[in-house]
Amino acid sequence: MPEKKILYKGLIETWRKYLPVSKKTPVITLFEGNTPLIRALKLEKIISKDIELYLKFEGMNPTGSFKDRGMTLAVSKAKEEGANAVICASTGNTSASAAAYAARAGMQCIVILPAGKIALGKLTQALMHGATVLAIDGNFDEALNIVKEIASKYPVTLVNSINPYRIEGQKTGAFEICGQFTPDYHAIPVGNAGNITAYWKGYKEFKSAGRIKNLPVMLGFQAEGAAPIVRGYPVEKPETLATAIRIGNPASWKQAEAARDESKGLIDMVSDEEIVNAYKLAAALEGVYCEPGSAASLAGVIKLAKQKYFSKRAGSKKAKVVCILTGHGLKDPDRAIKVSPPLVTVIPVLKEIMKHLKFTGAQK
Ligand code: AN7
Repeated sequence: MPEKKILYKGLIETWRKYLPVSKKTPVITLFEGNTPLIRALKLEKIISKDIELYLKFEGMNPTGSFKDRGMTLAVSKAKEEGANAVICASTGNTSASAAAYAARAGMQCIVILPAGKIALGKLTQALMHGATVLAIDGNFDEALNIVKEIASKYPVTLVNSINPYRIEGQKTGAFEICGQFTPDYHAIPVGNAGNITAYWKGYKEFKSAGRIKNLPVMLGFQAEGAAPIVRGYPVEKPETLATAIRIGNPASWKQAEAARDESKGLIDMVSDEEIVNAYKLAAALEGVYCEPGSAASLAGVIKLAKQKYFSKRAGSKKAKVVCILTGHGLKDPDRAIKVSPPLVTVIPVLKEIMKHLKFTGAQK
């Protein structure tokens, strides 16, 4: 007899008890969540002998980023409340996710983007899912102010992470990790600061429910040119090649500081060079292809390890460090091409081809 199949039913069904849903809530799902937590032994070797490193690959969500966790709930609740349209500002992933879930719910999706600063893959998603997409000659922070104003004046539901249902959905990432073990350190990129807020809420709720004993130390990382929380003031013209986190005035700034302070953690910044280095390492050494903004978490762990931040006391176990890799590398093909060696074209003759292959084995 084959084993009875237990089908994964998506986040809302899996974590219903911890989420603000009722029997009346129409569940709009693409079976998001349940993403892999991957031990990164090769990275450990080059980063630190004092840690066990795990990559939570959120790029494996249906639209290729963690935003789907929040969006399944935000769109389901919007539908329950009778909305016909949702709106968001976005550096790309929120719009891709909102557009997909709105399509599934049969709702209009309106997207306002900073012109020229959206990774190509993300833009194609919003367009293909049929969103109404407008670019502004301005940055994400300006786009967010505009959509907030539209949502306050017109019957359309805002689905940026200031929508509390987004945070509720995203906290389930913490639940999944705790299903395997409780991390000592939780490293995460910080843009608008919704995700660090959500994970911290998730960990705290699991502790209150008696499902874990300890809370991780929260380590948030911004890009150097877009690091308002680290610097202590809004950045008017944020700049980084990690366009996902090109944000100068995060909406959940205070909540991110609370997560940092309550967990005795830190929010630090990493340079674009450090981000690209981590982005390439994860792909080349571990087979995990995340987008540049996602690699800020890994870049941060590498930076802290160099400063001996994780050095263990004699006799104690290695610290378990989880890096959230928030989005898939395929989102931003332009960056991948830019950081890779140019493609060599040769004539289709074996001898010519063999000259170019770094082939080490002897001929058979
Ligand atoms: C891959 O899509 O803000 O700190 O508008 O796409 O919760 O904002 C995306 C953010 C990290 C930062 N990694 O998360 C948007 C948007 C990736 C992201 C972040 C984003 P938050």
